[in-house]
Amino acid sequence: MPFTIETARNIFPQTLVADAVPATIARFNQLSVEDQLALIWFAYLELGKTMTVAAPGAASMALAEPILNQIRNMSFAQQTQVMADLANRADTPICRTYAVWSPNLKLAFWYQLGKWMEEGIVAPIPEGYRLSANARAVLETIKTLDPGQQITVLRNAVVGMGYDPSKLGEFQPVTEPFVPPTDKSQRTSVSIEGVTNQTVYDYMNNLNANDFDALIELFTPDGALQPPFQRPIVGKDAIYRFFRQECQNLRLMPERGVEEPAEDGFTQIKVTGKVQTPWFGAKVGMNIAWRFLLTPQNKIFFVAIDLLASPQELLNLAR
Ligand code: ECH
Ligand code: GLY
Ligand code: GLY
Ligand code: GLY
Repeated sequence: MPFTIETARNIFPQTLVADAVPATIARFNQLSVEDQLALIWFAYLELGKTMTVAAPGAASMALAEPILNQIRNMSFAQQTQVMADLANRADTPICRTYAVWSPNLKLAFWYQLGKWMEEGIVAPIPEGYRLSANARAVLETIKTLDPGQQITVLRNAVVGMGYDPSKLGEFQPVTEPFVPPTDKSQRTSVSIEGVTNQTVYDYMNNLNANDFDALIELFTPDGALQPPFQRPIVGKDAIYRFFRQECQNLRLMPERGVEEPAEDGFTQIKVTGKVQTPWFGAKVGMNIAWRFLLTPQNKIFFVAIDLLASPQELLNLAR
């Protein structure tokens, strides 16, 4: 039977992903909005002890600026209300604006609010705020996660805020400007123990170079890419948009892998290694697996990107 996207999702079923991330987000979503905001504040302070977040680029800040200035000029009570509305996914003008921002813009927005909270320009979490017992338990869980999982929980919490974009119908996402691909003379190449397949190398090297035009040509027209904890993104157009909107300046550092024939002349390849996000740079290496399914013509029919449960999983290449 030929592969479908659904059957492709099950290649290398022994891959252990960080289920703690969606489990923690689910518990977080059960908390009151006051607890949610205070918990993120405490988690963010905790994170700040060991790693610095890079300031967002000027271009991202410029896109968020009109709303940020609006908030800056509000009373503390109004500011607190805006933050609660965002956590509540309320239907307000600000929550609708936020809903269409790319993940990086949402993060840039909160980065600035966090700075202003520290500086006393935006309403702080009330002094002596006591988290509920459930919120304290969620915070304790977050503290036990590895750094890659901690930043993923924070990112997913931020991405989940604002009005629900699926209720907006058609919309044009607002995203930071596109950076041109790295000049050919400046590019780097990865080396992957146990892997010789050229498509896999081209995938890693083109993504590292922000060369999304070359990257997308590696996919079949009906191919799919599944980001961590998400449904597959299907079709070249949608994958290309995703690359341009959410995948700039990543650093992929694959280490090892395994290649083997699959049904119907397809090839399945699992690669493990580290990935850095521009927000944390070398401070956080996320433990990642790529599970590729290639057609007989060596095009990508499916690739899943998984956040792994533990560093030991980097050595698990079993099928
Ligand atoms: C404060 C209190 C009030 C509420 C809030 C606050 C602010 C919070 C802030 C949080 C900032 C968090 C940040 C998190 C960044 C996380 C980034 C991650 C990136 C992961 C990327 C991966 C990429 C994988 C991929 C690969 C591919 O091959 C294909 C593409 C792709 C405190 C004010 C809210 C400011 C900055 C986790 C894994 C490898 C799938 C993308
Ligand atoms: N500072 C990281 C970014 O804007 O993507
Ligand atoms: N994006 C994950 C959530 O907060 O629901
Ligand atoms: N999703 C890409 C990043 O946050 O760096």
